[in-house]
Amino acid sequence: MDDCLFCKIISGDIKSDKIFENEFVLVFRDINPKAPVHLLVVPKKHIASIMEIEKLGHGEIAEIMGSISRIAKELGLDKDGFRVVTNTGQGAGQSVAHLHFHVLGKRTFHWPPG
Ligand code: DGP
Repeated sequence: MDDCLFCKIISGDIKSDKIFENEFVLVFRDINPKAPVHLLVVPKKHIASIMEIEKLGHGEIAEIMGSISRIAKELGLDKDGFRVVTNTGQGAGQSVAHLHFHVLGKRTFHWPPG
């Protein structure tokens, strides 16, 4: 997608602080962190949100979910707990129309979220 910010990050046209990358997934630090650790986990294939998840293969979905738990463990987020969020649509505050999972850690989180 020519006009997609995260596609430009995936292609390298826009720089990011990359944490992990493979054929299917890119993980990088959020530019506007809401926690001491705030990562974005994105599929390399462009889909707008989780509402288009059927456009990804089972292997890609497994890779996204697997990378979340693997990186959470590597960074020690699992010890005290961490949060995974995918804002979907305007009402939920989605500002970039490329599926992404926020992974937030190293602080206390409250429920329900705002
Ligand atoms: P959301 O609002 O849920 O769609 O999340 C989009 C996130 O993307 C938001 O937390 C800020 C982050 N973001 C926006 N532009 C950039 C950028 O250029 N680089 C990085 N690393 N993150 C960005």
